[in-house]
Amino acid sequence: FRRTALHKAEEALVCMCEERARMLQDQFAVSVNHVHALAILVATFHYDKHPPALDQDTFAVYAARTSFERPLLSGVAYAQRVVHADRESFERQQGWIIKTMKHEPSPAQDEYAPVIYSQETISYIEGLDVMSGEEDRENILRARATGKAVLTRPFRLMSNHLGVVLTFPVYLVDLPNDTTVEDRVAATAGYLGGAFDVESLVENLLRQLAGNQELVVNVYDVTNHSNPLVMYGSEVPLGIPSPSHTYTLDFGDPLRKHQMVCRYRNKL
Ligand code: WA2
Repeated sequence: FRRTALHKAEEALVCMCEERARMLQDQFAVSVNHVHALAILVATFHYDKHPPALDQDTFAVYAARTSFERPLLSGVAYAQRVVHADRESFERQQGWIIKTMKHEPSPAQDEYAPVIYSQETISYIEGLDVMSGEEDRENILRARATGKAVLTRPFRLMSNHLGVVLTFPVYLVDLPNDTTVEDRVAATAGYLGGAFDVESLVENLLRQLAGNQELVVNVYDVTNHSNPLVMYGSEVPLGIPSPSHTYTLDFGDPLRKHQMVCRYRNKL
């Protein structure tokens, strides 16, 4: 009898873990797809129209009205690529000075990525050079070199919640798939991205599911297998002697590997 009960509990664990992993992966994927569409929106209305047919108000209204399409993102923003030689005229035209993510006037850099459009939910990012943040900067460089959507490792977002940042590059012209990295960088107009507020939005998602009370769910960035990084959940040491189920997640960035680990709150 004991063996069968244990077996059933383990089967239920696999089932509940799979349900959560699929749901998280699906909501992640639809959010990424919609940010992709926003990157195309900026390319179409900001860069293909002269003068641009987009401004902060229009972007903010559109981002707010379509936020239901991005259930795991706390907000989206667009940062323009500004090389140092263009900084003065950019600042004069905008009427404000580029600031670092620590809210200080930006020191001279080769280039900057100040946010010119943002969803109101993350309006605190307006005017900040997102290249001044280590994780954001790495993401920007990798996005524009590859032309693909990229994710940061988990870190404390400006909201102070644990999460990851998603970045899509926006180019001045359409680029063929075999474009070299140098040509991609030269054609870069800016970066459309958003914050996956994993800490609060995944919590919300999981709370709605049956069995939430008895289950402990953790998500890890296991890109570096010998150093798993907590992306969601409390830091419980892996491999405690209670049945657990591990599910590999695909968030669409081939450089990053993620796993969900589920176990029962109380030992069986
Ligand atoms: N957005 C929101 N909160 C953040 C953050 C961010 N980056 N970085 C740290 N906390 C405009 O890749 C371009 C958004 C960065 C995009």
